[in-house]
Amino acid sequence: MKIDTFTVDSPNVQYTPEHIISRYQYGNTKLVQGEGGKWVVKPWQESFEFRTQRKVPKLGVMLVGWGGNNGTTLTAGVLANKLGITWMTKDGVKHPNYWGSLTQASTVRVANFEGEEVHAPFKGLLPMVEPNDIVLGGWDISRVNMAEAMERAQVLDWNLQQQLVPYMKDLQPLPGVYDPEFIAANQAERADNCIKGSKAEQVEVLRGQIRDFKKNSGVDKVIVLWTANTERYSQVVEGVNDTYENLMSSIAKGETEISPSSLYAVACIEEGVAFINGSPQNTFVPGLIDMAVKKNVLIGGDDFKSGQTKLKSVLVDYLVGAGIKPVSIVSYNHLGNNDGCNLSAPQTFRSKEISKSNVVDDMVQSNSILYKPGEHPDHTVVIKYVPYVGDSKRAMDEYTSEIFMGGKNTLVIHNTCEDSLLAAPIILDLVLLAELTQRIELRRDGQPFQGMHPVAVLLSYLTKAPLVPEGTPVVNALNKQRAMLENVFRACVGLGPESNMLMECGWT
Ligand code: NAI
Ligand code: DG6
Repeated sequence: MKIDTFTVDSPNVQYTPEHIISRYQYGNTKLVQGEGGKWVVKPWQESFEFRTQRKVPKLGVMLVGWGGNNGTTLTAGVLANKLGITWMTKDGVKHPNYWGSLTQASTVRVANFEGEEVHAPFKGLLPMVEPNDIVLGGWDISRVNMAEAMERAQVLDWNLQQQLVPYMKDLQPLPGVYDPEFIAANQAERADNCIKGSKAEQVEVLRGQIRDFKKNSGVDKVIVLWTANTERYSQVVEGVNDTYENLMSSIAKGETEISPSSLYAVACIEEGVAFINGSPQNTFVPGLIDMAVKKNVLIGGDDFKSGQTKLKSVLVDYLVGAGIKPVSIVSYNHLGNNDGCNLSAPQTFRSKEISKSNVVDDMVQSNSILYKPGEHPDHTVVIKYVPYVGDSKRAMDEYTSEIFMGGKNTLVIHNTCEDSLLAAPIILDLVLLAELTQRIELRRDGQPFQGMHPVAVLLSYLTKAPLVPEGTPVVNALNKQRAMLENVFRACVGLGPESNMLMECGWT
């Protein structure tokens, strides 16, 4: 059974015209060493108050790399949904949807009604921006308009593309910051729409572009998301990009190790605009994190978690959680889109290799029965560029595990899927969830309300290498990440975490 919206009737929850206010008892455990060094687990509780602004802003989203496969696919998808465009394929008429988006196409259990589980849309938990209302814009170092860029991407059915051309041909990406040092040399011929000047001047241009976009589109709030080419890692150098102050003085001096993605992020933070990184590079060097924290502007990342890694972070969690020991994980990818072309250079591949390789660490570390300290499965990641397959990425994974009494268990998975059709709904979720978390405040007993930490850990479900605040563990296991998000939003409306104990049903 499904309901669309609901309110919570509880003495701990108050709906005012401006806010939803919820008093919430958070409970967890701490570990102490008792007499004779024995471990003792102590449950504890703390009172919080959550306050969520109910008014949803008109949201503008600026994509860096707007003219790429993800950028054009998202733009076309939002327009098709908004305009109700249907299209003909050899399999029949297709209707637009937002499948693949956690917020738009998944549900949460809210209650049991007359013995039946009742679910509501995830987006029904708290007031969220409607994707069809988002105003999209952004930058691309390639000059082509969005209709031509959509055709270049070769992702969407032709009949749909034809219908969208009138709506996309006049959408023109803004010139962007290009530095050939940071992406593959094979991208150079695309770079015909670039901002000139020193690094400091480029940041000023970016800031002006954000302000103009906000003014001209009439939106209340802007969020910027990087879906441009994967860059190589920047070197983190003491005195150059290790603190906010050093980063700013390095930009002023034109230091070469400051990447374009870091320049966009700096411009955003200066403008008080959230910045999300959908690629694997270390845009968020320590100086940038320092800046975001000092200026209290949301940052989130890194690297969209779309297909292979999502499955990996479920499968390895299942295996390790079931007491089975994965010992070798080999992941091959081949793809033929521009992302694949850019990743064919060793330095950019290395960024992707890092983010794809660290995604099972927390699961492995959680089980000291299976793994000795420091022990880790062999984990190899291969990516090859095969132009013919275009955006239709092939991901092949072999998982070998040790099982009962010396046995071995090998799982082989072959996944074929248009990469951008997986990534576009994730981009949507990232901006919708980032926007919502900016409207949530919380406080401990007797303290003033404050916003969430600017390093947006709640976006972890959507990223391969979650950026977390100092002192917060990195969680990769997908179901834990989803539970965190869902339970925090439930807390905002005064609902406890989903326990799955079903004690109200017949078994007790
Ligand atoms: P793409 O190559 O089609 O698009 C990237 C666009 O960025 C291009 O149009 C390029 O001209 C533009 N660009 C490059 N540097 C720029 C800059 N400094 N400023 C402005 N524009 C710039 O790539 P695609 O497939 O759209 O992927 C985008 C990014 O998302 C890649 O880094 C990829 O690794 C990452 N990603 C993609 C996933 C997917 O499933 N599609 C999943 C995880 C990450
Ligand atoms: C090659 O793997 C291209 C990459 O950009 C990936 O398609 C992307 O990172 C998605 O990776 P995953 O592991 O989330 O499917």
